[in-house]
Amino acid sequence: MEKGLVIKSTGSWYTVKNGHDIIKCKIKGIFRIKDITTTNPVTVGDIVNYQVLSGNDIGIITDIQERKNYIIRKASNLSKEAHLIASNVDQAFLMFTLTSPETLLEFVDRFLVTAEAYHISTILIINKIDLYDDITLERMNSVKAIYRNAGYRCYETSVTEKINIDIIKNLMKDKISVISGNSGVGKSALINAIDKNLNLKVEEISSYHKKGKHTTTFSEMYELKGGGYIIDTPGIKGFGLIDFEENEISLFFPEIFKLSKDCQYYNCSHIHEPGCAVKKALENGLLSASRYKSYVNIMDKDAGKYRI
Ligand SMILES: Nc1nc2c(ncn2[C@@H]2O[C@H](COP(=O)(O)OP(=O)(O)OP(=O)(O)O)[C@@H](O)[C@H]2O)c(=O)[nH]1
Ligand SMILES: [Mg+2]
Ligand SMILES: [Zn+2]
Repeated sequence: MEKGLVIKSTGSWYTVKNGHDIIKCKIKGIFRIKDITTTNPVTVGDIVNYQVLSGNDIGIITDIQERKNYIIRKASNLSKEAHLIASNVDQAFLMFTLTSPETLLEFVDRFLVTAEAYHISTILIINKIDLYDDITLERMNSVKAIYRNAGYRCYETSVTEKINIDIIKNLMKDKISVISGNSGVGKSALINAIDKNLNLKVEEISSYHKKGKHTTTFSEMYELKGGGYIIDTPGIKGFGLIDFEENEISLFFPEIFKLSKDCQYYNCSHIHEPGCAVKKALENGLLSASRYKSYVNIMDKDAGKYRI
């Protein structure tokens, strides 16, 4: 039995690194997380046991070691199957853009809820600021303020103009990070800018739809010249949450959770109760309206209207 780290996953093939050896593996058997069905049982970052059959150079993954953490999403709230984005990371970067393409803030909030639930600290990157006009720059500053007030690190960058790339490079140093976000926001371009030896495929976004083209199709972990590892992932459209309990959701909005200590009822849902400190903060402009809206939409499971 050999042990190694999954550094690439295509869905049917897994590349496992064991010291200097790189082995192509398949999986055998069924792997499940509690009662969640996943489209990909093994993900980049997993430590696995595998066997190489004699006379063969292909390995069979037989076992996954318990994950320190993982990021998981559903394609939408309606889908049954979940997808593991990565596991065993020190931190996550969520990259988004206010134009070309426009990332919806509810997408950002859904990612953050999941990352909080699994105790993965997340750094937000607002990219492509070189394209922003004055109005968009103003919006960028208010978005940055929303997330900084909620307790997150948030940086604006331009990969093409090399703005703030060194800040991100330093944050990645000596850590295992994953980067996620919509297609076309510049995830792979950022990694190329951080380590010039890596030559990841980057492609123009469609000029017609202003959407990314899903250039990165597989998740893969790269070693950074400056120290550390980064997992580049394919762009995602929606970030459906796996089934959290309703009363858990406010725990995953750090600023709402803080405010909730002053609510009249200990089990306040912050939606319709009297004496709610969260709603009071919202009315006084102390809580961001977009964060609260995301909270309400996530709580409103019955609507089933989530399509982001
Ligand atoms: N103007 C501008 N363009 C950028 C910036 N960063 C990346 N791009 C461009 O955006 C396009 C998409 O970049 P990618 O790195 O392929 O995007 P991605 O997030 O990896 O996309 P997927 O792999 O599809 O998920 C490319 O044409 C990049 O050159 C930026 O800061 N400013
Ligand atoms: Mg990419
Ligand atoms: Zn309340």
